[in-house]
Amino acid sequence: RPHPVPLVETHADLGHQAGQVLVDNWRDTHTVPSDTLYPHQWSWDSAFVAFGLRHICPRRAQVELETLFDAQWADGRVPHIVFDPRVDADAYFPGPKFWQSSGAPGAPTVETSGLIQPPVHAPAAWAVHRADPEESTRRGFLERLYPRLAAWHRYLATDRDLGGRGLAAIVHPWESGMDNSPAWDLPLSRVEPLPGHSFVRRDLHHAAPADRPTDADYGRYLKLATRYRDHGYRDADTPHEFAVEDPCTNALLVAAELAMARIAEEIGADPTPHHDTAARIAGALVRLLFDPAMGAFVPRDALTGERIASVTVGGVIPLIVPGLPEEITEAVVDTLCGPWFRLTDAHMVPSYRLTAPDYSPRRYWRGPAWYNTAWLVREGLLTHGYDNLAQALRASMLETAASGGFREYVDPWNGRGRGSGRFSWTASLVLDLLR
Ligand code: 2M8
Repeated sequence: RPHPVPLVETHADLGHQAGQVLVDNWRDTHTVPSDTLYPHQWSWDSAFVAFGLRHICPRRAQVELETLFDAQWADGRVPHIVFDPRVDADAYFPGPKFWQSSGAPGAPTVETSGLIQPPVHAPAAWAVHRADPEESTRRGFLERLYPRLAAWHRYLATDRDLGGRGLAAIVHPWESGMDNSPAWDLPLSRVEPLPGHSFVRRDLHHAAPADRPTDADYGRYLKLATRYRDHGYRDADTPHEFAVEDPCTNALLVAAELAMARIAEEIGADPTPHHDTAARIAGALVRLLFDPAMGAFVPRDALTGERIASVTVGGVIPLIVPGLPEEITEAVVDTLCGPWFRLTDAHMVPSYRLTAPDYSPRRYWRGPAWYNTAWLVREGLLTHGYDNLAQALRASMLETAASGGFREYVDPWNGRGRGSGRFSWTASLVLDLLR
C-alpha cells in the first residue's frame, strides 16, 4: 500500500519555492526544464511552464511561448527541442550536431530537433492571455501567435495523418513525451537498434541509470531519428519504421483546437473551423482508439492498422476531451480508480498500470507518476464534473511536491522523488494548483 508523504511545508512556502525554481531556470527568453539534465528549451515543457509562469510573470509566460514559436518550421512543425547556442553543444545528447536541422528544408536558423511533442500550446496561450488580458492585448500576443498555432495544428492534422484515418501519428517515442512508455514496446521491437558503442549518452551524468531508458532503447531512438534526419525530416519521403496514433497526442489536439476557437473569437476570427476540426478528431479518437474491454484509450499502429493493447497514463488523458459519450467517461474514471491506477490511493497517477508484470516504480515512463500527466488528468476530471476526485488529485500533487525538491517524477507507492530535482513543469504546475 502507498505510504503517506509528510507535509513539511505550508502552501505559502511551497508557492514561493516553486516561483524560485522558475526564476532560477529562466534563461532570458525561455525556461530550461532542468538546469542539469535538459539545458535547452523543450516544446511541451514550455507550454506547461507557461501555465504556472503566468501567475507570477505573465509577460515572461508570453515570451516563453513566443520563443518556441520563433523556431517553428516552414511546414508548421514546432520542434521538440530548441537548442540554446550559448550552451555547450555536447551538454545534452542528442544535441545540435546530431539533428543538423539547419541543413533541412524549411528549418529555422536556430538549431532545433526535427521531432515534435504533444500540442499543449494553444490552451497555454489562452490561459496566459487570460492571466493579464490588458498586457496581452497591448503586445498583440494572441494576434501574433494565432496564425502560428493554426499552422502547427494544420501540420499535425494533415502531414501527420500517416494512417489516413483522421488522427495525427507520432513517428518517434520522443514525440509522445513519454519516451520509454511500454505502449511503444511492440512497434519499437521491429526497429534494429544502433549499437551502444556508436553514441555517448549524457543523461547518465545527471541521473541514475535505473531511472532512465536503457541503452537498447536509445539505440532504437537514434536509429529512427537518423532515418528521419537523412530524409530531410520530410514526412512524405521518410520510410517510417515507427508511426503510431497516440491517444494522448490526439486528445490534446482536440483540446488545443477548442482553445483555438476561443482565441479566434477573442481576436475577431471565425471559430467554426476549429470546432469542426475538434469534433472530427474527437470522433476518430472515440471510434478508433477507445477500447471498451480495457476501459481506456489505446494507441494504434499506423503502419499495421492494429491496436496496441497497452494501457498507460496516455490512455486516460483523453478524459480532457469535453462531450465524450457518458459510458466512455465512466469507464475511464473506473479504470483510474481501480487497481491499475488507484486514484486517491497511490501518489498522483502512475504512468503505467501498477499491476502490469513489467511495471517499474522508478524507470521513467514505465511506472513513476509525473506532475504534467497528473495535472492533465485533473483537468479531465474537472471537465466531466468529477470535482471530488479532482480535489483529491490536487491534494496528492501538492503533498508529494511539498515532500521536497520539485522532482521530475515520483514513485507512486511511497511518493519518493526521482529523476532531476528543481524540475520546471513540476514547480509551474504546483504554482497553477495553488492559484
Ligand atoms: C524527456 O525527454 C527527453 C527527450 O525529449 C529526454 O529523455 O532526454 C521526457 O520526459 C519529455 O516528456 C520531456 O519533455 C523532456 C524534457 O523535460 O524530457
